Amino acid sequence: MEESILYEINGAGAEITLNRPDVLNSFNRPMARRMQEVLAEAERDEAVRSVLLKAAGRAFCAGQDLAEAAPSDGSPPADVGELVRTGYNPIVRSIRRIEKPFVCAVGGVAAGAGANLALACDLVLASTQASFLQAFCKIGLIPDSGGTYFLPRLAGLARAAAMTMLGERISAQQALEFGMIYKVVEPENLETEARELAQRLAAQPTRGLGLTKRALNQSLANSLDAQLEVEEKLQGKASKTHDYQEGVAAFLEKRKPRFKGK
Ligand code: T3D
Repeated sequence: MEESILYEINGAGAEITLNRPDVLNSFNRPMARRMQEVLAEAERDEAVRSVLLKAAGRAFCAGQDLAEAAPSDGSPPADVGELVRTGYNPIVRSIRRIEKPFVCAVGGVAAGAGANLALACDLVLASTQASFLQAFCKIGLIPDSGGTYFLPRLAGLARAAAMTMLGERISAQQALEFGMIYKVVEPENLETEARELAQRLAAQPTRGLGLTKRALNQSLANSLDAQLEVEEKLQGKASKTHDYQEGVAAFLEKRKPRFKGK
């Protein structure tokens, strides 16, 4: 049987592919477990310095596999709170916690938890054919997988309310204009551009980028004073890395830096 999640190493980057295209890459339990495993592997492997999240087929991800959540064979419906706690929450926490840059390539519809997994990534590229859909309200659920956290912060409360209560599809261009994603590209360029970006990030000072991610995470809940303290502390750590020494030496010697991610 084809793996629902593919995990490949490409130079200093890891590539994760959602791979259930027949059901628009919607997540069932084994897929969520496998996703957690590959994220743990990407975190553990010091040679991995960026992660690219992409998907097979015409969609990015349609969220929860609704056939699993509400089986038609008469068996009792899944406990949705439990699906979220054991399936999606650990994935979203990992994406935000792992101190390596995550690039996400969205080539088609990203719905429900699928939309919010994309929004959890650091840099989201979407093709002109992509769309974002907070589908939860159409089936009587609330947005999960960080939707109620990311959307008001990225797009503002008014747009977050409209997206989550009306459940209208947002085009890639609208998502860009709302501040939800980094860039829109032509469909034929999506994978190449996303991979180039992930490879470029993998060649950067990984510890510095990781600490930047930690600071950005903390900024979402901090006052200016608290955040200045975070920056002071993390800058102390960044300045003790090999890559900081190398970056300054390369600048002074007028040569390209050779960062090791240490
Ligand atoms: O229990 C819980 O629900 C836990 C909560 C988890 C968080 C969530 O993610 S809740 C939100 C769940 N997702 C959705 O509600 C989205 C459902 N899908 C759709 O609304 C539409 O499929 C799309 C708008 C995403 C795409 O529409 P379209 O017209 O491009 O494709 P389609 O024809 O609807 O779907 C193609 C196939 O994928 C189809 O199968 P078939 O008929 O070819 O055999 C369809 O049933 C299947 N599919 C699409 N989404 C799901 C799915 N199968 C299972 N689960 C899905 N989420």
